[in-house]
Amino acid sequence: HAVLPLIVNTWPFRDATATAWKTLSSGGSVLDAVEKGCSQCEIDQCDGSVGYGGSPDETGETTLDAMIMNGDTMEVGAVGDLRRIKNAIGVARAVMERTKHTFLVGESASVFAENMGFTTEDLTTNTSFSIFTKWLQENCQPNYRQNVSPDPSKSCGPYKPHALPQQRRRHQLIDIHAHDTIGMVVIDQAGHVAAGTSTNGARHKVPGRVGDSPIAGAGAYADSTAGGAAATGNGDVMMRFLPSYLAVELMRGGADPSVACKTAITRIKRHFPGFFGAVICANTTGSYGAACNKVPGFSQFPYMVFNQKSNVPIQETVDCI
Ligand code: SD4
Repeated sequence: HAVLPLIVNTWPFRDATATAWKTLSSGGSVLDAVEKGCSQCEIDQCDGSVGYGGSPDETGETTLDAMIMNGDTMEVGAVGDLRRIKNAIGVARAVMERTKHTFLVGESASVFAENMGFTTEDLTTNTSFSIFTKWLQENCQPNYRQNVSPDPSKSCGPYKPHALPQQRRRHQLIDIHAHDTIGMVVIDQAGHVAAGTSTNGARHKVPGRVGDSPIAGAGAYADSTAGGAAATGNGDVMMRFLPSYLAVELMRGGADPSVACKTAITRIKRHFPGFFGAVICANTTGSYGAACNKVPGFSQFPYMVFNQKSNVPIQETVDCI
């Protein structure tokens, strides 16, 4: 399937794929396509795990992580723990193009975004509020934070530092059924590569938690001399292995994209056999592939592909290893 231009993105986020394609075919750059494609998911609240109104943290707030990478210049823009701004990947691009920096976080990232003209608004919705209150009710039972029965009138927070037993530390924070970060790789006819991600991260995270998605080499990576990759899943674990960087480097060495993605997954699996995650990648000849780790409830990973041959967004599925 060596055909360019090519768009590959995680999960069956068809509208994001279509928007990226439209952007590219109306003269936009690969960066425009990644930005517009991922923002489509921020607007649509893809699966509740991209954009506003999803994955409330321990205090009930939704915060966003996003990044974008230019594979020609190796520039990156990223935001983590972004608050009150819906268009996280737009802010990431502003970081890349309007500052000398790579990664802005938290309240300061929101101030930067406001100064750049992005609208400030509450990211909480009825849905995210009810996810939060349900979790409070269920988890303020005797929990790992407290050895005593909690006062039911009190919430779980604020966070108290504590030594988590290793088993707890290894427990996945990402709910397999509420997890779908968009990660996208776009390669145009001339072989320019861009990649990006956008997510609201992990449900009930400790405030300040930033996942893999905005980290170059972890959430996504692009290098126009080799290809691009993006990851989704348990970012707390995955970011330790830079799976997107690894996949791109393996493709540079001549590995087939499916093999490169598999190797990136296998590397994590060796240490965390039960981790939940998937990687997509594509090389500059227009070949692409994906891989995922098989865990109970997750044996296949759906992703989207659009190229000149398909001419419509096609959903493909890979069997997890
Ligand atoms: C994170 N990787 O913040 C993201 C979440 C995700 O599918 O991809 N879920 O850890």
